[in-house]
Amino acid sequence: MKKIILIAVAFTLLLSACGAPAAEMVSITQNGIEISQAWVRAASMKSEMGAETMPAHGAVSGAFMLIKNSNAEADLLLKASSDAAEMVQIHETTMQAGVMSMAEVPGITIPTGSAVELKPGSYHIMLIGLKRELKQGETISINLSFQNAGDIGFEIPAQMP
Ligand SMILES: [Cu+2]
Repeated sequence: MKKIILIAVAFTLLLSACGAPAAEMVSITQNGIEISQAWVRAASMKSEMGAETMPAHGAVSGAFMLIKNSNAEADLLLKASSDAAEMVQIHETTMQAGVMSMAEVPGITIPTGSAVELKPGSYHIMLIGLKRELKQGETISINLSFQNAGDIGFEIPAQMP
């Protein structure tokens, strides 16, 4: 039986309802996997230059978090999904010969007794083709699928980087 512990979700929603920045981050633990410090980059539906034309893939954003594994075995983050975007991929940003690029990866290993941080310039969850603007303080639903721990769904607040 899957056990879900949600901390600070109600507090975060309360804050965003008042228009204040969602300073409190969600922490969720399920089947030995803990997800904390989760946030998604606030994003406009316009391109960064304010132009009315959008790139072919639409507006994009990235989601970041700390994933901790307290199980006796390593786990693997296999898939991410969200109804806030047309497509969601697991990406890694790398620097090669001074050029920053990012690419989809088949998964992220979370070693036993350890944590992996998804952060700008490293691993991240890529949201491609946003269905709406992500304003600071708003939240979106995201679901992560792990090989051992199964599906973990939670709300993630939009923040300016
Ligand atoms: Cu990316």
